[in-house]
Amino acid sequence: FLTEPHTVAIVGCPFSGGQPRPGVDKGPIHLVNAGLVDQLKSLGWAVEFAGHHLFEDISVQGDPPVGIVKRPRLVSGVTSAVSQIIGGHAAQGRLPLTIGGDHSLALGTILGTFGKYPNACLIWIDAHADINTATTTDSGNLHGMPVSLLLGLPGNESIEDTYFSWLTQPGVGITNGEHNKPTKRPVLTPAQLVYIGLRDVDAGERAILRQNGIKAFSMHEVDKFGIGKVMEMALDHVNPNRDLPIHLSFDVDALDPSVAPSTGTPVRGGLTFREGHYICEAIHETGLLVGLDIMEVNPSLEDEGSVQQTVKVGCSLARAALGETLL
Ligand code: 6HN
Ligand code: MN
Ligand code: MN
Ligand code: MN
Repeated sequence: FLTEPHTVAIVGCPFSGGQPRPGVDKGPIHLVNAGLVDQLKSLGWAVEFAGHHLFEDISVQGDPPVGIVKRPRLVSGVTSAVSQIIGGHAAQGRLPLTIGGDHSLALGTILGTFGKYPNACLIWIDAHADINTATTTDSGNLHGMPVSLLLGLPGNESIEDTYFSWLTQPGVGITNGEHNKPTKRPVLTPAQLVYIGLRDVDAGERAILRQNGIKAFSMHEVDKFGIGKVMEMALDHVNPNRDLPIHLSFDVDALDPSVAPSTGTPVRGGLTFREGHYICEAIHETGLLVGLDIMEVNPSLEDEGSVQQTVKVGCSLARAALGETLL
């Protein structure tokens, strides 16, 4: 799907507004300073990186919570800008690599790629399902909610029409008896989505996954079947003929905290270093990757050694997804 020569556009998003812990906005700066641009060049990619997006023009005068949902205006403003940036790269046949920043950014990255590739699939690697709605969320943090908004699930009425009405795809309307009027549809359907790595799913999120028949491979399935089989089953579910574009959204907290300690919501019992990299390598092998997110690296958390370790892992996941091999 990409134009020749294969070009990756690194989109640095120093943004932390989807969650409360400062520092995750420094993640992209650390990843680039660790040499990400040159590393991807040495894999044979043309690399475009024009500095981080500071979103300075998005000024929100007071951003009181809606119910308990925090900073809806800021998150909406930044992620809609991100969707335009990602959409532009996708339209030009480049591979957008978004480095975060918190996972609410996926609101923008996924609309960006799915705007160009509406039949793509989304592979979400995370300890969490990030599928709370404004109704089910206990934290009010939007980084725990992007998937529900992308799916257009019920429960987001309090924020959807006011702040996230841009989060739609053009579509053909349901006949209302008179005529087919053009309308909007959600960015994603449940069948286009699969999760790997889950182990901290809220009760309301479990109900949503069940009710919508969303496929998820938790750490239990990774233990039971091994990551090789899990990747095969995940791709069989969302991409049975291996012909659809793939967006990979990788939250580094999917990895075990011993592998990626510097992240805002670590959960023990995660993916090993190799399991995380295997996922990226298997996606690269499909030749179908059109969008990649590396999210939730927070260089303000834990000691200097842990920060360096986490930043290095973020870079090596990106390299694995872009074709770095072991032999
Ligand atoms: N992430 N389920 C929790 C919440 O606040 O809704 C945690 C979300 C974590 C989000 O790691 O991207
Ligand atoms: Mn090609
Ligand atoms: Mn997470
Ligand atoms: Mn996440």
